[in-house]
Amino acid sequence: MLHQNFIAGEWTEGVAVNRNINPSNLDDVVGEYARADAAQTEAAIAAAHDAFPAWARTTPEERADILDRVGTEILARKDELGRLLSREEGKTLPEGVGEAVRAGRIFKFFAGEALRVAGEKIPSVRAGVEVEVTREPEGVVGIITPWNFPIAIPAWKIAPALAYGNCVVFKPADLVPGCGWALAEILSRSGLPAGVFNLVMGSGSQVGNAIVTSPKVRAVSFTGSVDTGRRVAADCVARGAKVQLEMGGKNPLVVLDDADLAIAVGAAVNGAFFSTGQRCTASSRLIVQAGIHDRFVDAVSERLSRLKVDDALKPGTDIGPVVSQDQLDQDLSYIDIGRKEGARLVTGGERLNRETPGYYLAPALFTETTNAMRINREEIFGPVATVIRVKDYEEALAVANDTVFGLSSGICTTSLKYASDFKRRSSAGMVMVNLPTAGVDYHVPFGGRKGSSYGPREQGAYAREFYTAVKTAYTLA
Ligand code: UN1
Repeated sequence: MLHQNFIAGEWTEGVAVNRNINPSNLDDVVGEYARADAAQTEAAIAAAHDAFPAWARTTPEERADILDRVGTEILARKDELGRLLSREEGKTLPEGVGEAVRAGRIFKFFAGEALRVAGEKIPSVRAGVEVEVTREPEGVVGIITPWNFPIAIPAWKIAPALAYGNCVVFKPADLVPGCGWALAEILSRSGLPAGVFNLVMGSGSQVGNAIVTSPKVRAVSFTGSVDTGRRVAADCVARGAKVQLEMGGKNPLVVLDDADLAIAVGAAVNGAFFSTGQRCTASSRLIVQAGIHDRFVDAVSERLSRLKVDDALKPGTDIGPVVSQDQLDQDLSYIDIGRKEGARLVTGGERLNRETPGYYLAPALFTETTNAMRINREEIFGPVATVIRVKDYEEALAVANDTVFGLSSGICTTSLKYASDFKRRSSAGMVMVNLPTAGVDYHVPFGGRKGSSYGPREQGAYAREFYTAVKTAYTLA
């Protein structure tokens, strides 16, 4: 069966076929998915544009009911969707199921939010005049998502877009179209009028470019690489469209001498290596105070040597494969760069063979690194972490903040003083204490500073900043 695009309420053939390959077993084809071109994308945008006036007039309750139904179905099918996710992306089955649950809960959360779009009534400075501040949907929203969270990120963009009355043109990552398609199929049966939600699978150069440059698309929400994000922003700003970007990270996890060692090791291993390290929130720089350094490195290496790297769907697997050959090449090239820069590879970094042909890589830990090294400046996006030794808290904080990124950061300490100070002075959008830098709640704002993010926050009630336009109305009564 060819999985088609969903345009103007119709399942539609593409211009090419994309074979979705399982990174745990390259002989396993997850499915065949249609690839659209720019003209088909424009048809989807036109359909969304035509559907918008009527959709914008629906009641919050109608929209809430639809989102609630979608959330209920995702939760009921969490095992099947989680399996599909792990099969196409390579994160372990518990991680895949966990992500499907998160997607379901996000739809439920925004079902409630649809009912909570309040305005304000403010006395004017002029006698007899009343001022009202209200929110309206933006119009057609373009949604472009990455391969590393194939269902949660689409959910946290599509659900608020629809909740606030926008129409959607959604492009999932070309590498993992399966979950995006499954979500679209659920949405296609949810009661949405034709054209309100459109799925357009395909390449960035065809589909992505058509979305970003169309004058009919009022707002674009993008999660992905820094380079692509910058281009998306430039195109959107040039034509005056709203844009929201979530891009890279080089997230620091500080471990102070007074940390609980077990908590610190748990946070580091989870934050740096779970989901194969393929999270923009990954704890990729471990900044460790001298007094605990050796004990911490020994404990992390020991834990890493016990982790099972294998087929994502196998029970007992801790770390699945890297997502693709390109990503594996990038990881291996950074491991080489780290060695040449003089860092010490204490464990991992080599390709592994398993029963099935897949992109297996042993989780790599570098020590004796400096924050100036490329492995500490550039996002690797794989199961590779570094340790930077520091003498005290002030040096740890300075190193943590010395990065062009600013998505998340963390500190492991038993000191309230240092924890509070770090929360205040960290230059990241999200700060964690005694927790991994990755793994966030779905009902609170998500986003970073500096080179990591651009535009209003995603998720939680804050999502309305991006998905609505504010109107100020004056009445002489
Ligand atoms: C998380 O850490 O729970 O691409 C979410 C990413 C982020 C999402 C991280 N946008 O890794």
